[in-house]
Amino acid sequence: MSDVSDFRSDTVTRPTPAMYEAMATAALGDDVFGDDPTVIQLQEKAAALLGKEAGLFVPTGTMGNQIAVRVHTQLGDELIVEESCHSFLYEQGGVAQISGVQARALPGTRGQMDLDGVRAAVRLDNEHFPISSLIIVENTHNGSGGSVLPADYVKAIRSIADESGMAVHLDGARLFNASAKSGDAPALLAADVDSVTFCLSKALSAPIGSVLLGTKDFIRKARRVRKVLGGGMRQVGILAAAGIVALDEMPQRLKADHTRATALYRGFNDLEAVTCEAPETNMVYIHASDHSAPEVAEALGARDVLVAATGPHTLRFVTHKDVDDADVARAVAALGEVVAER
Ligand code: TLP
Repeated sequence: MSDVSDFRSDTVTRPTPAMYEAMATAALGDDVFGDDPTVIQLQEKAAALLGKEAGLFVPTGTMGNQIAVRVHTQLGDELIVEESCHSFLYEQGGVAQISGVQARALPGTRGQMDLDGVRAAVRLDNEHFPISSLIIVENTHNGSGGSVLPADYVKAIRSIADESGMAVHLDGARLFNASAKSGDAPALLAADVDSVTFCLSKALSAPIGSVLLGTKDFIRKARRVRKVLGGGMRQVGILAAAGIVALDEMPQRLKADHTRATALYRGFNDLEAVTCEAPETNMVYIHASDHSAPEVAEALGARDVLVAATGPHTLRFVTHKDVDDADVARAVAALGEVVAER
Protein backbone atom coordinates (compact mmCIF):
# COMPACT_ATOMS: atom_id res chain seq x y z
CA MET A 1 0.00 0.00 0.00
CA SER A 2 1.21 3.54 -0.73
CA ASP A 3 1.66 6.18 2.01
CA VAL A 4 -1.23 7.99 0.41
CA SER A 5 -3.81 6.13 -1.67
CA ASP A 6 -4.24 8.46 -4.63
CA PHE A 7 -7.42 7.79 -6.61
CA ARG A 8 -7.76 11.33 -8.02
CA SER A 9 -6.82 10.26 -11.54
CA ASP A 10 -4.72 7.77 -13.48
CA THR A 11 -2.55 10.79 -14.38
CA VAL A 12 -0.83 10.63 -10.97
CA THR A 13 1.32 7.56 -11.67
CA ARG A 14 5.12 7.70 -11.44
CA PRO A 15 7.30 6.36 -14.27
CA THR A 16 8.47 2.74 -14.04
CA PRO A 17 12.19 1.91 -13.58
CA ALA A 18 12.26 0.86 -17.25
CA MET A 19 10.95 4.31 -18.22
CA TYR A 20 13.63 6.08 -16.18
CA GLU A 21 16.27 3.87 -17.79
CA ALA A 22 14.94 4.58 -21.29
CA MET A 23 14.87 8.32 -20.59
CA ALA A 24 18.44 8.31 -19.34
CA THR A 25 19.76 6.59 -22.45
CA ALA A 26 17.47 7.94 -25.20
CA ALA A 27 19.01 9.03 -28.50
CA LEU A 28 18.03 12.70 -28.93
CA GLY A 29 17.76 15.32 -31.65
CA ASP A 30 15.79 18.54 -32.12
CA ASP A 31 12.18 17.64 -32.79
CA VAL A 32 11.33 21.07 -34.24
CA PHE A 33 13.87 20.26 -36.94
CA GLY A 34 12.19 16.83 -37.07
CA ASP A 35 15.37 14.92 -36.29
CA ASP A 36 14.81 13.46 -32.82
CA PRO A 37 15.10 9.72 -33.52
CA THR A 38 13.24 8.67 -30.36
CA VAL A 39 10.27 10.91 -31.14
CA ILE A 40 10.21 9.56 -34.70
CA GLN A 41 10.28 6.01 -33.33
CA LEU A 42 7.39 6.70 -30.94
CA GLN A 43 5.28 8.37 -33.64
CA GLU A 44 5.85 5.52 -36.09
CA LYS A 45 5.17 2.88 -33.46
CA ALA A 46 1.93 4.57 -32.38
CA ALA A 47 0.81 5.01 -36.00
CA ALA A 48 1.40 1.31 -36.72
CA LEU A 49 -0.43 0.27 -33.57
CA LEU A 50 -3.46 2.38 -34.33
CA GLY A 51 -3.51 1.71 -38.07
CA LYS A 52 -2.92 5.34 -39.12
CA GLU A 53 -0.44 6.78 -41.62
CA ALA A 54 1.36 9.14 -39.28
CA GLY A 55 1.59 10.42 -35.71
CA LEU A 56 2.58 13.55 -33.82
CA PHE A 57 3.89 13.68 -30.26
CA VAL A 58 2.09 16.40 -28.29
CA PRO A 59 2.47 17.43 -24.65
CA THR A 60 -1.13 16.78 -23.60
CA GLY A 61 -4.40 15.19 -24.63
CA THR A 62 -5.98 18.64 -24.59
CA MET A 63 -3.50 19.91 -27.16
CA GLY A 64 -4.07 16.83 -29.32
CA ASN A 65 -7.83 17.37 -29.32
CA GLN A 66 -7.56 21.10 -29.97
CA ILE A 67 -5.14 20.62 -32.84
CA ALA A 68 -7.50 18.08 -34.41
CA VAL A 69 -10.41 20.51 -34.21
CA ARG A 70 -8.30 23.30 -35.72
CA VAL A 71 -7.24 21.12 -38.66
CA HIS A 72 -10.67 19.59 -39.35
CA THR A 73 -12.68 22.83 -39.20
CA GLN A 74 -12.91 26.35 -40.63
CA LEU A 75 -13.81 29.56 -38.80
CA GLY A 76 -17.54 29.60 -37.99
CA ASP A 77 -18.11 25.87 -38.40
CA GLU A 78 -19.98 23.68 -35.94
CA LEU A 79 -18.93 20.37 -34.43
CA ILE A 80 -21.13 17.76 -32.81
CA VAL A 81 -20.09 16.30 -29.48
CA GLU A 82 -21.60 14.41 -26.57
CA GLU A 83 -22.36 16.91 -23.81
CA SER A 84 -20.19 15.40 -21.06
CA CYS A 85 -17.15 14.83 -23.27
CA HIS A 86 -13.78 16.16 -22.11
CA SER A 87 -13.31 18.27 -25.25
CA PHE A 88 -16.62 20.06 -24.59
CA LEU A 89 -16.68 20.21 -20.81
CA TYR A 90 -13.08 20.35 -19.62
CA GLU A 91 -11.10 22.22 -22.28
CA GLN A 92 -12.22 25.78 -21.48
CA GLY A 93 -14.33 26.03 -24.61
CA GLY A 94 -11.02 25.76 -26.45
CA VAL A 95 -12.75 25.01 -29.73
CA ALA A 96 -14.16 28.54 -29.67
CA GLN A 97 -10.96 30.16 -28.37
CA ILE A 98 -8.57 28.43 -30.73
CA SER A 99 -10.58 27.40 -33.78
CA GLY A 100 -13.46 29.90 -33.79
CA VAL A 101 -16.05 27.15 -34.04
CA GLN A 102 -19.07 26.31 -31.91
CA ALA A 103 -20.00 23.00 -30.39
CA ARG A 104 -23.44 21.41 -30.68
CA ALA A 105 -23.52 19.27 -27.55
CA LEU A 106 -26.00 16.38 -27.53
CA PRO A 107 -27.06 14.21 -24.58
CA GLY A 108 -25.64 10.73 -24.40
CA THR A 109 -26.07 7.42 -22.65
CA ARG A 110 -22.80 5.87 -21.51
CA GLY A 111 -21.02 8.30 -23.82
CA GLN A 112 -23.11 7.43 -26.87
CA MET A 113 -25.20 10.09 -28.57
CA ASP A 114 -28.44 8.84 -30.08
CA LEU A 115 -27.66 8.21 -33.75
CA ASP A 116 -30.91 9.75 -35.04
CA GLY A 117 -30.15 12.75 -32.83
CA VAL A 118 -26.72 13.11 -34.42
CA ARG A 119 -28.19 12.87 -37.91
CA ALA A 120 -30.82 15.47 -37.03
CA ALA A 121 -28.13 17.80 -35.62
CA VAL A 122 -26.23 17.97 -38.92
CA ARG A 123 -27.02 21.40 -40.38
CA LEU A 124 -28.85 21.89 -43.65
CA ASP A 125 -27.01 23.72 -46.41
CA ASN A 126 -28.49 27.15 -45.71
CA GLU A 127 -26.66 30.44 -45.26
CA HIS A 128 -28.32 31.03 -41.88
CA PHE A 129 -26.57 28.04 -40.39
CA PRO A 130 -23.00 27.17 -39.51
CA ILE A 131 -21.42 24.36 -41.48
CA SER A 132 -21.31 21.02 -39.63
CA SER A 133 -17.81 19.77 -40.23
CA LEU A 134 -16.76 17.47 -37.39
CA ILE A 135 -18.08 14.85 -34.95
CA ILE A 136 -16.05 14.06 -31.82
CA VAL A 137 -16.38 10.80 -29.90
CA GLU A 138 -14.55 9.76 -26.71
CA ASN A 139 -13.41 6.23 -25.80
CA THR A 140 -13.33 5.35 -22.95
CA HIS A 141 -15.84 7.97 -21.98
CA ASN A 142 -14.65 9.67 -18.82
CA GLY A 143 -17.83 11.57 -17.89
CA SER A 144 -19.98 8.46 -18.00
CA GLY A 145 -17.68 6.41 -15.77
CA GLY A 146 -15.04 5.16 -18.19
CA SER A 147 -17.52 3.37 -20.43
CA VAL A 148 -16.42 1.75 -23.67
CA LEU A 149 -17.75 2.87 -27.06
CA PRO A 150 -18.27 -0.25 -29.17
CA ALA A 151 -16.51 -0.29 -32.55
CA ASP A 152 -19.94 -0.66 -34.24
CA TYR A 153 -21.12 2.60 -32.68
CA VAL A 154 -18.11 4.46 -34.08
CA LYS A 155 -18.80 2.86 -37.47
CA ALA A 156 -22.37 4.18 -37.35
CA ILE A 157 -21.07 7.68 -36.50
CA ARG A 158 -18.68 7.38 -39.45
CA SER A 159 -21.50 6.65 -41.86
CA ILE A 160 -23.49 9.67 -40.61
CA ALA A 161 -20.40 11.83 -41.07
CA ASP A 162 -19.92 10.46 -44.58
CA GLU A 163 -23.48 11.37 -45.55
CA SER A 164 -22.49 15.03 -45.27
CA GLY A 165 -18.74 15.09 -45.75
CA MET A 166 -17.88 15.56 -42.07
CA ALA A 167 -14.71 14.40 -40.32
CA VAL A 168 -14.66 12.26 -37.16
CA HIS A 169 -12.13 12.73 -34.36
CA LEU A 170 -11.70 10.22 -31.54
CA ASP A 171 -10.54 11.42 -28.13
CA GLY A 172 -8.96 8.13 -27.15
CA ALA A 173 -7.21 9.44 -24.05
CA ARG A 174 -7.91 6.00 -22.55
CA LEU A 175 -8.27 3.98 -25.76
CA PHE A 176 -6.05 1.23 -24.35
CA ASN A 177 -8.49 0.76 -21.48
CA ALA A 178 -11.27 0.40 -24.03
CA SER A 179 -9.17 -2.17 -25.87
CA ALA A 180 -8.37 -4.11 -22.66
CA LYS A 181 -12.06 -4.24 -21.78
CA SER A 182 -13.54 -5.01 -25.20
CA GLY A 183 -10.77 -7.26 -26.49
CA ASP A 184 -10.79 -5.19 -29.69
CA ALA A 185 -7.39 -4.01 -30.94
CA PRO A 186 -6.76 -0.24 -30.69
CA ALA A 187 -6.57 -0.17 -34.50
CA LEU A 188 -10.09 -1.60 -34.76
CA LEU A 189 -11.43 0.94 -32.26
CA ALA A 190 -9.82 3.73 -34.31
CA ALA A 191 -10.52 2.27 -37.76
CA ASP A 192 -13.46 4.51 -38.62
CA VAL A 193 -12.12 7.89 -37.53
CA ASP A 194 -10.02 10.43 -39.41
CA SER A 195 -7.92 11.32 -36.38
CA VAL A 196 -7.33 9.97 -32.91
CA THR A 197 -5.47 11.15 -29.81
CA PHE A 198 -4.38 8.83 -27.02
CA CYS A 199 -2.56 9.67 -23.80
CA LEU A 200 0.68 8.07 -22.67
CA SER A 201 0.40 9.93 -19.36
CA LYS A 202 -2.83 8.39 -18.10
CA ALA A 203 -3.33 4.66 -17.62
CA LEU A 204 -0.12 3.90 -19.52
CA SER A 205 1.86 5.67 -16.76
CA ALA A 206 4.34 7.72 -18.78
CA PRO A 207 5.13 11.05 -17.10
CA ILE A 208 4.02 13.31 -19.97
CA GLY A 209 2.64 13.12 -23.46
CA SER A 210 -0.02 12.12 -25.95
CA VAL A 211 0.06 11.11 -29.59
CA LEU A 212 -2.23 12.51 -32.32
CA LEU A 213 -2.65 10.30 -35.38
CA GLY A 214 -4.17 10.55 -38.84
CA THR A 215 -3.21 10.73 -42.50
CA LYS A 216 0.18 12.14 -43.51
CA ASP A 217 -1.54 15.27 -44.82
CA PHE A 218 -3.49 15.71 -41.57
CA ILE A 219 -0.31 15.35 -39.47
CA ARG A 220 1.58 17.83 -41.68
CA LYS A 221 -1.13 20.41 -40.92
CA ALA A 222 -1.29 19.34 -37.26
CA ARG A 223 2.45 19.99 -36.92
CA ARG A 224 1.96 23.61 -37.95
CA VAL A 225 -0.84 24.08 -35.40
CA ARG A 226 1.23 22.42 -32.67
CA LYS A 227 3.96 24.98 -33.34
CA VAL A 228 1.70 28.02 -33.00
CA LEU A 229 0.25 26.61 -29.77
CA GLY A 230 3.77 26.44 -28.37
CA GLY A 231 3.97 22.67 -28.52
CA GLY A 232 7.10 22.45 -30.67
CA MET A 233 9.57 20.86 -28.26
CA ARG A 234 13.27 20.22 -28.72
CA GLN A 235 15.12 17.20 -27.23
CA VAL A 236 11.75 15.74 -26.37
CA GLY A 237 12.90 12.22 -27.17
CA ILE A 238 13.68 12.14 -23.48
CA LEU A 239 9.91 11.98 -22.91
CA ALA A 240 9.09 9.95 -26.00
CA ALA A 241 11.45 7.27 -24.65
CA ALA A 242 9.17 6.78 -21.65
CA GLY A 243 6.23 6.73 -24.07
CA ILE A 244 7.76 3.86 -26.03
CA VAL A 245 8.13 1.82 -22.84
CA ALA A 246 4.53 2.75 -21.96
CA LEU A 247 3.30 1.31 -25.28
CA ASP A 248 5.45 -1.82 -24.97
CA GLU A 249 4.78 -2.69 -21.35
CA MET A 250 1.69 -1.05 -19.93
CA PRO A 251 -1.40 -2.03 -21.99
CA GLN A 252 -1.17 -5.62 -20.78
CA ARG A 253 -1.58 -4.60 -17.13
CA LEU A 254 -4.74 -2.51 -17.53
CA LYS A 255 -7.11 -5.35 -16.73
CA ALA A 256 -5.72 -5.33 -13.18
CA ASP A 257 -6.90 -1.71 -12.85
CA HIS A 258 -10.34 -2.70 -14.09
CA THR A 259 -10.52 -5.54 -11.56
CA ARG A 260 -9.60 -3.14 -8.75
CA ALA A 261 -12.25 -0.65 -9.90
CA THR A 262 -14.80 -3.47 -9.65
CA ALA A 263 -13.51 -4.28 -6.13
CA LEU A 264 -14.00 -0.61 -5.17
CA TYR A 265 -17.51 -0.67 -6.58
CA ARG A 266 -18.38 -3.84 -4.65
CA GLY A 267 -17.11 -2.31 -1.42
CA PHE A 268 -18.94 0.98 -1.99
CA ASN A 269 -22.11 -0.80 -2.99
CA ASP A 270 -22.40 -2.17 0.54
CA LEU A 271 -22.64 1.39 1.90
CA GLU A 272 -26.22 2.62 2.17
CA ALA A 273 -25.29 6.31 1.91
CA VAL A 274 -23.83 6.05 -1.58
CA THR A 275 -24.96 4.80 -4.96
CA CYS A 276 -22.66 3.85 -7.80
CA GLU A 277 -22.74 2.03 -11.11
CA ALA A 278 -20.62 -1.01 -11.90
CA PRO A 279 -17.52 0.25 -13.74
CA GLU A 280 -16.58 -0.94 -17.21
CA THR A 281 -12.93 0.07 -16.89
CA ASN A 282 -10.89 1.98 -14.29
CA MET A 283 -13.28 4.61 -12.91
CA VAL A 284 -15.92 4.51 -10.22
CA TYR A 285 -18.19 7.50 -9.75
CA ILE A 286 -20.18 7.56 -6.51
CA HIS A 287 -23.17 9.71 -5.64
CA ALA A 288 -23.85 10.58 -2.03
CA SER A 289 -26.99 12.71 -2.11
CA ASP A 290 -26.95 13.54 1.63
CA HIS A 291 -23.30 14.57 1.66
CA SER A 292 -21.21 17.38 0.25
CA ALA A 293 -18.67 15.84 -2.14
CA PRO A 294 -15.91 18.40 -1.36
CA GLU A 295 -16.37 17.68 2.37
CA VAL A 296 -16.25 13.94 1.80
CA ALA A 297 -13.08 14.39 -0.29
CA GLU A 298 -11.51 16.43 2.51
CA ALA A 299 -12.43 13.86 5.17
CA LEU A 300 -11.04 11.07 2.97
CA GLY A 301 -7.87 13.09 2.49
CA ALA A 302 -7.45 13.24 6.28
CA ARG A 303 -7.46 9.43 6.11
CA ASP A 304 -4.80 9.44 3.36
CA VAL A 305 -7.25 8.63 0.57
CA LEU A 306 -7.24 11.21 -2.23
CA VAL A 307 -10.22 11.47 -4.59
CA ALA A 308 -11.73 14.07 -6.91
CA ALA A 309 -15.08 15.72 -6.15
CA THR A 310 -16.61 16.00 -9.61
CA GLY A 311 -19.95 17.54 -8.60
CA PRO A 312 -21.79 18.75 -5.49
CA HIS A 313 -22.56 15.15 -4.46
CA THR A 314 -20.37 13.16 -6.84
CA LEU A 315 -16.86 11.80 -6.40
CA ARG A 316 -14.60 9.93 -8.80
CA PHE A 317 -12.18 7.17 -7.90
CA VAL A 318 -9.72 6.12 -10.62
CA THR A 319 -7.52 3.02 -10.37
CA HIS A 320 -4.04 2.83 -11.91
CA LYS A 321 -0.57 1.31 -11.63
CA ASP A 322 0.24 2.96 -8.30
CA VAL A 323 -2.75 1.69 -6.29
CA ASP A 324 -2.96 -1.92 -5.11
CA ASP A 325 -5.49 -4.12 -3.30
CA ALA A 326 -4.56 -2.63 0.09
CA ASP A 327 -5.22 0.89 -1.26
CA VAL A 328 -8.63 -0.32 -2.44
CA ALA A 329 -9.41 -1.78 1.00
CA ARG A 330 -8.29 1.48 2.68
CA ALA A 331 -10.54 3.53 0.37
CA VAL A 332 -13.59 1.36 1.06
CA ALA A 333 -13.02 1.44 4.83
CA ALA A 334 -12.37 5.19 4.84
CA LEU A 335 -15.48 6.03 2.82
CA GLY A 336 -17.54 3.81 5.15
CA GLU A 337 -16.26 5.80 8.15
CA VAL A 338 -16.76 9.18 6.51
CA VAL A 339 -20.34 8.66 5.38
CA ALA A 340 -21.26 7.06 8.73
CA GLU A 341 -20.09 10.04 10.76
CA ARG A 342 -22.01 12.72 8.84
N1 TLP B 1 -8.76 14.14 -18.01
C1 TLP B 1 -8.36 14.47 -16.65
C2 TLP B 1 -9.06 15.75 -16.19
O1 TLP B 1 -8.84 16.76 -17.10
C3 TLP B 1 -10.52 15.59 -15.99
C4 TLP B 1 -8.67 13.29 -15.77
O2 TLP B 1 -8.15 13.30 -14.63
O3 TLP B 1 -9.43 12.41 -16.17
N2 TLP B 1 -9.56 13.50 -22.90
C5 TLP B 1 -10.02 12.83 -21.84
C6 TLP B 1 -11.10 11.83 -22.02
C7 TLP B 1 -9.51 13.09 -20.56
O4 TLP B 1 -10.00 12.44 -19.52
C8 TLP B 1 -8.48 14.04 -20.43
C9 TLP B 1 -7.90 14.38 -19.07
C10 TLP B 1 -8.02 14.70 -21.56
C11 TLP B 1 -8.58 14.41 -22.80
C12 TLP B 1 -6.95 15.77 -21.50
O5 TLP B 1 -5.70 15.23 -21.26
P1 TLP B 1 -4.53 16.16 -20.69
O6 TLP B 1 -4.75 16.25 -19.20
O7 TLP B 1 -3.29 15.40 -21.06
O8 TLP B 1 -4.62 17.48 -21.35
